Amino acid sequence: VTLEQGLRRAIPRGELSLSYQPVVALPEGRPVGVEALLRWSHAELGPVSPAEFIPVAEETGMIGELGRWTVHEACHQLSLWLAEGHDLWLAVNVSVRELRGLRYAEHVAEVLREHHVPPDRLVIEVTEQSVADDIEELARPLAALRELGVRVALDDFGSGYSSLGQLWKLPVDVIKIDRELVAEPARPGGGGVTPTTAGPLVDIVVQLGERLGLQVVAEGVEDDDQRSIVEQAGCHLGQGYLFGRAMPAEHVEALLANDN
Ligand code: G
Ligand code: G
Ligand code: MN
Ligand code: NA
Repeated sequence: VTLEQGLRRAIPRGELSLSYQPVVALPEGRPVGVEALLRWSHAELGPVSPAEFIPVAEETGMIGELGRWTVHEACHQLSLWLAEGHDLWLAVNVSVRELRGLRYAEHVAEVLREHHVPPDRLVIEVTEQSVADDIEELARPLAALRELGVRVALDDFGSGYSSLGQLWKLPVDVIKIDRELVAEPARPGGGGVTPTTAGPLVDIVVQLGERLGLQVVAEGVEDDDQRSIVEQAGCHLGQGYLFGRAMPAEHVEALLANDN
C-alpha cells in the first residue's frame, strides 16, 4: 500500500488522532496552552510520522481535508477543556497550502462558532520557512485570521532563511524560537559556548519579540540548562520534553487538574 492510498482512507477509518504538547509559563512552569500534533496510525503500517505524511498530503491535495479534520477535532477538544473551566489556549499547525485555499479564515470562523470557542483561544502556526517563500501572497490570509481574533504564530523561527526585513511585514502575534537555537550547539572553532556567553541567539529573538510586541515561545527545551538560558533571556513561554511530550487529551486533563 502506498501512503497516498492509505491517507485517503485514514479519516473514514478513524485512523487519525491528535496529541497535545503542553506550553508552559516561565519561570513557574504552569501549563497555559497546548500544541495539537497530528498522529496517524495506519492499519498495516502502524504509526506514520507527520514529517512523512504531511508532505504527501500537500503534494496530493489531501492536506485540505486533513487540515479541516484537524481544526475541527482540536476545537472540539478545546471547547471541552474550556467548558471544564480550564484557562487554556490551543495551537494548530497549518500548511501554507491550506492558507492559500479560498476562504481559509472563513472556515476557521465557522468551526470556532460551531464549538463556541472564543477566537483568541486559537493559535494558527505556520513555519517561518514556508511563509518566507511567499510573503506577499500569505500576508492576506494571515491578516484575515487575525481580524477574526485568532492569533498567528511563526513556527521554527530562526531556522529559515528569511530576512528580518521581510518578516517585519508579516502579520503575526507569536514567535516560536526553533529548537536548534534553544539547543545552541557549540560554535566551530570558537571553543564552544561558555556559560557567560550562552544564549545569545535566544536573547536576540526574545528582544526582537519584545520590540515588536510579540509573544515568544522557546521550543525544544529539553534540560535545566536550556530552561535557565531561556528564562534568563526573559522568555515567558516554553515548550519541550522537559515540560512534557505530546500526549493524549486525557493526560492533558490530568496535568491541568494537578495544576489547580
Ligand atoms: O509531532 P512531530 O514532531 O512528529 O511533527 C513533525 C512535524 O509535523 C512538525 O514539523 C509539525 O509541525 C508537523 N505537524 C504535526 N501535526 C501537524 C498538522 O496537524 N498539520 C501540519 N500541517 N503539520 C503538522
Ligand atoms: O515543527 P513543530 O515545532 O510544529 O514540531 C513539533 C515537533 O517537535 C513535534 O513532533 C514534537 O514531538 C517535537 N518536539 C517537541 N518538543 C521537543 C523537544 O524538547 N525536543 C525535540 N527534539 N523535539 C521536540
Ligand atoms: Mn509547531
Ligand atoms: Na516548531
